[in-house]
Amino acid sequence: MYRIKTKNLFGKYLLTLAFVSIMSFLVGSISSASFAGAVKDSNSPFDVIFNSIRNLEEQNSILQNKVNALQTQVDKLNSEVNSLLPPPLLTNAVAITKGAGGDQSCVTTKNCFSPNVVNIATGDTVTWTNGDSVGHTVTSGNPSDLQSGAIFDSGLIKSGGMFSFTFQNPGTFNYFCVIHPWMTGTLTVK
Ligand SMILES: [Cu+2]
Repeated sequence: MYRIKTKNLFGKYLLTLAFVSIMSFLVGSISSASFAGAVKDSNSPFDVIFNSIRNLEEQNSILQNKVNALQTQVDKLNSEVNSLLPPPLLTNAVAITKGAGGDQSCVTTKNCFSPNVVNIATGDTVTWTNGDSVGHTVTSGNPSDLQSGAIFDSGLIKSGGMFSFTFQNPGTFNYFCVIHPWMTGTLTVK
């Protein structure tokens, strides 16, 4: 009984040893195979990530090229628009048009004072220059207005002369020439 028991224990030991050895060998083989596969296989997690990054870089490059192309078109259109626009008006400079006192044709063309409507900001100064061969006035109000000249009045501006006035208050101001009352203009001060 005793010997048999010992023999059985020894047999169990051998079997366990064999089992552990085989399992170790199998696990080792599987691990090696998996590692080798990971390096060679193009669908490994690393390659998937690298490929995604590469694709994103390519897409980014394509989009950047499109953005650059659009920017070039926008620049070209801006340049075309700028070339079509008239030069900026000096809104604080008004010309008394040549011939404005001769006949009343400047009433129809609305340029006895040119421009005859001017928008400025509070505190701006407007300068009128007499480009006509005869004298004119720049007088606030309307010809029929009892308040004419109450805000500003140039008096006689000789040919080639100038008159300036600084607008300290907002409002809409009509003005005219007392010698040629058909000559009218408007100033809007904001
Ligand atoms: Cu006049």
